[in-house]
Amino acid sequence: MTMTRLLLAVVSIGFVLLVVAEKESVLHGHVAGNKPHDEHEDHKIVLGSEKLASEFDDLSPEESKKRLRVLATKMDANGDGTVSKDELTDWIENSSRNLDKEENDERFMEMDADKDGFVTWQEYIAEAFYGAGEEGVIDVDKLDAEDRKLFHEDRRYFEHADENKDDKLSRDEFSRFQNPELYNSMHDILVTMTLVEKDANHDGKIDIREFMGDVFDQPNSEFYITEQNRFKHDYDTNKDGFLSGDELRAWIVPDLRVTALQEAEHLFEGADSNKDGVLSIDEIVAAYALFVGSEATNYGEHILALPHEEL
Ligand SMILES: *[C@@H]1O[C@H](CO)[C@@H](O)[C@H](O)[C@H]1NC(C)=O
Ligand SMILES: [Ca+2]
Ligand SMILES: [Ca+2]
Repeated sequence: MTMTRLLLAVVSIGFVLLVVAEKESVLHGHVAGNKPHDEHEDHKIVLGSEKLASEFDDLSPEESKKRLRVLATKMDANGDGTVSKDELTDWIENSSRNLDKEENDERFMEMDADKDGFVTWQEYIAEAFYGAGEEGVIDVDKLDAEDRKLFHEDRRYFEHADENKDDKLSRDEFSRFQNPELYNSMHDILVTMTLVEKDANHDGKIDIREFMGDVFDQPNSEFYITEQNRFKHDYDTNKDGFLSGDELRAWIVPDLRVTALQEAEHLFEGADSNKDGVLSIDEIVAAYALFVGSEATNYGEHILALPHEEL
């Protein structure tokens, strides 16, 4: 194998991984929702912007603290000098919407190849299934089984997101396509697609075996117990042993408020040094590495980001 061939091989593996990762994040990123905490993720969520988070990565600690102080006073919505858990949760909820919007707009720009302000199905698949066909023409039969499945699923989400049925997505429709869990109009299709995937006996409900999937065969694992508890206590609210109707929706569509509260609690843990249940502006500024970071705290992140940027 020559050096060039080897490089090509490495690059194409990289591409495949990238495509898979991107596709995961498009429709399933939020649903998964239980990613381990990553500092850069915290910064993005606090700032509501990937761009801003990267900007903070290049600031001196002093400058970063100065700017965080300004933000912290804005988090203190009622102006009493401290940020309560509620205020921080509100802030995070708002900034995660901003973050979604930024991601959506960026992805829209990438996908709208001819820049006419719409993403057509052809534009979408040429980008999302890159490499599966020659010159942007995707041959579905040449996709492997997993990709073919994704292809058909995406098509259904696409059609559902296309509210005015002109077979192309406006920016707003594209946002529905990307983040279906954020839009009521997309929840039915999310539930339908989850049933297609999980409802093995086709009774329109999810029992514990279907809920657990492969985990069901490992009744002694810790994961089994966790999942069993989630099923019983979090989702099967009428205790009939099945998830149906609104229970399915609650399972599939994450409650943004709950997710924001979890993030707020995570930040409180790291920042509420006197444990009085509120964050003073000084406590937030002192925890700048946790909230927003700076050039002194971003060790490793640029290195990790490199392979992405090079591809
Ligand atoms: C939410 O974020 C936007 C964009 O930064 C901002 O203009 C708006 O004031 C924020 N709303 C609240 C309630 O913080
Ligand atoms: Ca277009
Ligand atoms: Ca449309």
